[in-house]
Amino acid sequence: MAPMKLYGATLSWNVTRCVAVLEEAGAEYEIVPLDFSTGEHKSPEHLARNPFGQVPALQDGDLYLWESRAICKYVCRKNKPELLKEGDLKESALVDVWLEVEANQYTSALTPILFQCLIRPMLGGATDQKVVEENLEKLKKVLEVYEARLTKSKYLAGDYISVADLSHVSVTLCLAATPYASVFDAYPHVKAWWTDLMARPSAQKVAALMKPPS
Ligand code: GS8
Repeated sequence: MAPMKLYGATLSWNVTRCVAVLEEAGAEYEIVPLDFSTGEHKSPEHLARNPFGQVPALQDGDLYLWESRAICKYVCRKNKPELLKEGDLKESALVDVWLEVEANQYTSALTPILFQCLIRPMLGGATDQKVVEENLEKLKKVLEVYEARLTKSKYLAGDYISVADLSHVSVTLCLAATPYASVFDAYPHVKAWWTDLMARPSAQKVAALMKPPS
């Protein structure tokens, strides 16, 4: 069967969220970058893949999917179901909880910081420091919860790596590219968890893809 196609540029942390899971799952895939500057993501071809005209989109044969976390779960079900712990009611529920936490607590605090520190300057705008400070405070509160959790288990859902951990890789790599990379220093268990995650070949692959070519 033809490899799956992941549409979107690797500048997008929603695209590279999927790459972390595709790599960890050992899936066969290729990345098809889209050019935002020419509006390729709003073309009829791409709207047929993702009706919201966003990236990522995944094509597997005649199946088209969008929403990065739904794509990640599909890839796990297809190539490495252990990452979802679906055979176990309790463990799979905890994977779901921490995937929601990643989306609705961690990444929702982190995204405005990334937007202000990385995207706005790239578009020629200035960083709004007030937005950054407000969201840093939110992020620190989230990290307190992570620290407490990670004193009890090696990974977020339990003592097993899951899609919930992997879903943090791309946005956290972006955080590392801001002046706030040291925010983890106050949370030793979070720091150890991140160091462990970054040692995985899947995370290394994402890091290499996100580095702008020199
Ligand atoms: C968000 C996708 C998204 O915002 C997901 O896949 O998780 N909840 C979705 N994609 C942005 C790229 S930034 O990573 C995008 O495509 N923006 C262009 C647009 O909205 O026009």
